Amino acid sequence: MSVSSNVVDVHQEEFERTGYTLVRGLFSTDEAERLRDHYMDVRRRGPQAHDFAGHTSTDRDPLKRYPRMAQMHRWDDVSLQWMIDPRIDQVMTALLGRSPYAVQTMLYFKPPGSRGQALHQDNFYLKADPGTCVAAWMALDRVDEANGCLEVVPGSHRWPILCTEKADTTVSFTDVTVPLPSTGAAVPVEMEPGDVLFFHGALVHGSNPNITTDRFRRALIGHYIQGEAERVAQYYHPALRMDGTELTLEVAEGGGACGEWTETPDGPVALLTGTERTTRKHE
Ligand SMILES: O=C(O)CCC(=O)C(=O)O
Repeated sequence: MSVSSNVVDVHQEEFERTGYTLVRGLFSTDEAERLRDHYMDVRRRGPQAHDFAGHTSTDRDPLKRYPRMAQMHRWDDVSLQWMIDPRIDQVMTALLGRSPYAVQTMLYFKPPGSRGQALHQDNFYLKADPGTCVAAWMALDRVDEANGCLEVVPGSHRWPILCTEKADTTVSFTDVTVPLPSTGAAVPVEMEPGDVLFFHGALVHGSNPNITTDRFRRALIGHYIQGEAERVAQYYHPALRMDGTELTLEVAEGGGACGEWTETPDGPVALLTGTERTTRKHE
């Protein structure tokens, strides 16, 4: 499906006002199902580069059996084609005023019983500048509060990038979060397979655990940066134009893979390339 221009205007107004917009049915149910099957096959093949915290097929922690995958477009053509799909480009271009650069793919399996991801802002990690990053978060399953759908804080895209604090790792697989001015500020976004949520790099978002016993919550996510960006964190190089060609940008200092921060005696650190660490003091 392509989106008609008056519908795009509605999404653009909503994105500017709230920091996110949901495009229902941007991909068909069949496409979502094929992608779901594809990634389950890939996961069964064993560990992949950029798996979050490693892959162990026999671990009791469901997230060790089904860890998040990242940067699949660098070795998987299905992921690359999805990342630069003209439908995503059309919506992004309408939201941002010009075609973005694509810098990341991620696949969350989130099996039954697994932890969620604490509230955070993506540009804390990507460091896109000038401008920000924008996510395209596509549901591959029906996602609702029970299986830990995405939760967003409307209007928080107008906030600065906030100081972080330690997250509760009994409910989050990442250990860093941001404080909210009031409880209940985060609202759940229920979606059907093929729906895509577009959201701004400063929007506070995250998810609760999947408390079902039998439903995965799989999501395919692309991260993009505004076409006027001149730099982005090292982890996101090379950036791609939406025709798939590479471009060279400057390296922004700090940042790293989304959620990969940990506490040390010197303060929180970002894991950059797996071996290199940069200390980031709270401001
Ligand atoms: O899917 C989730 O639970 C979190 C995803 C997320 O934080 C992101 O796409 O940036």
